[in-house]
Amino acid sequence: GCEKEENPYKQRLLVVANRLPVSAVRMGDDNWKLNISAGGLVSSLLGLKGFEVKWIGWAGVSVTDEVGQKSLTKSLAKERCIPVFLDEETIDQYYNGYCNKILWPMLHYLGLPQEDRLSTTQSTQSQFDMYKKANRMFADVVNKHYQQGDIVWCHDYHLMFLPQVLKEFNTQMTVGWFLHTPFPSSEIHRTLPTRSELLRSVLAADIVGFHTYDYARHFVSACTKILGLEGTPEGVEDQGKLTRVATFPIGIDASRFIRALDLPEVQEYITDFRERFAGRKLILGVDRLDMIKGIPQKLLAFEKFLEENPDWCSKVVLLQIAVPTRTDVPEYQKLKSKVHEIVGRVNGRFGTLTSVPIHHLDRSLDFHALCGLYALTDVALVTSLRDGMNLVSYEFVACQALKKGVLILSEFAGAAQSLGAGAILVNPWNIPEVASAISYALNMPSEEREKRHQLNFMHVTTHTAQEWAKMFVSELDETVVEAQLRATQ
Ligand code: ADQ
Repeated sequence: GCEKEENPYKQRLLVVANRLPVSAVRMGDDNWKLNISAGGLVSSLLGLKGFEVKWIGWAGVSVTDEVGQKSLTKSLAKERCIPVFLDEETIDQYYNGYCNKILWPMLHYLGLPQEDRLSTTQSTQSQFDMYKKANRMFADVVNKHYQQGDIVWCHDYHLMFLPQVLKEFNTQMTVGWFLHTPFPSSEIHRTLPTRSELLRSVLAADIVGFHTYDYARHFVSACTKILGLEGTPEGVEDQGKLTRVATFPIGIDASRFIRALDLPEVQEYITDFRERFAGRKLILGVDRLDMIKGIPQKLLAFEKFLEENPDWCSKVVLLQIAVPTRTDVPEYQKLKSKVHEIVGRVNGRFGTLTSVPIHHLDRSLDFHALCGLYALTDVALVTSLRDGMNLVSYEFVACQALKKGVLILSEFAGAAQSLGAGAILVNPWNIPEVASAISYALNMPSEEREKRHQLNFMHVTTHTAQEWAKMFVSELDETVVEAQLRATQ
């Protein structure tokens, strides 16, 4: 709706991310339907007092005509969103190409077809050029809307070039960059032909943030080993100029989940699911269908568990909700077939006329259904091979106040650093280990479950998304003030 004039004394925060928190669908020449996503970043910034937030990013559609661009810009303005227009070719080369085929696997220690990474390959070279070009398009939009005193917060691996381009435009601009994925060992980053350019650009930011101390440490080593710069406890120093490097573990809007449990819609789902899974323990997996989530490994571990514990076959169900993503990338299509193959095999082996042990859905669930499932689950199974943080584990914990179910969590998820005391940590590559963890979790006495849940619940409800955003922005502010003081001394 129409917003009142903002308080002019509020500081503006320009949040720049590849995707806006809104997806646009064209209904007519100048008619747009906006689907607003309530998750993650959006709720983290809701509690940010004293700031006026504006979003800059891609709205998920290619719009090449002027009428369309103008009308979409106008519609988005009501949601405080400013669009960056990327055409199909840019999306293909920058997003599907360089971001998802090169950077994403590298950041998660995943192997990739060797020719895809060779700098001499025509396609990789042009993908990288397009990556830089796309980053400049984001920068142009930021520059156009930037007012003195604004804070610019850049997000994720899609925008590693942005800090540098922004600072070239205006050295006084306050710029932060946060990485949502892991930052791998410098030995992995080192193999990228574009390793130095990417590091130098990120270092142009005033502050660079990561989920965990390990990621921050890997980044600093990459800068010292590859660029020959000096790492200090504060960050990275280049000829007297300090780029602050720090950790800001993200969280969730826990109260949104806790409140949702009392809603009649969610209660209805709970009643419904309770009937559907009556007499069986429920193990839950919720993931984007992505290589990093270790879904095949999870299914194999469950198969092993059934093999070793035939008595459980009719008393347990694994519900795996895997929402497809990046369906244009061939590796993701292959992953989907692989997952379907294992599900088919396990159900063929261990199913009966009336029941199957794995329910697998290729889809996303709406928020209410998801909360209902989290609340009813006995064991949540997170087997990421690598994961920046993993918020599914946080969401599960937030919804378990009554049930006090068990979280089995991969030690390779950032969340293992924060929920490690309450969860059962596993190496997802060790299938027998995960199988025993399932058995241990299903048989865990209630006192132990309660104790473990309490530890996790305490963490999830205090280290929230709102706290995360507040910490990042205030630390960024402080860093800049300190730098100004140093400069005037
Ligand atoms: P993701 O890889 O997307 O995020 P995650 O942190 O688990 O991983 O967040 C996924 C979100 O999508 C959750 O809010 C979850 O509820 C939702 N979701 C996933 N599958 C769903 C399904 N089938 N149906 C409905 N909802 C579903 C990236 C990094 C993470 C990091 C976050 C935040 O890869 O490591 O934790 O960013 O920084």
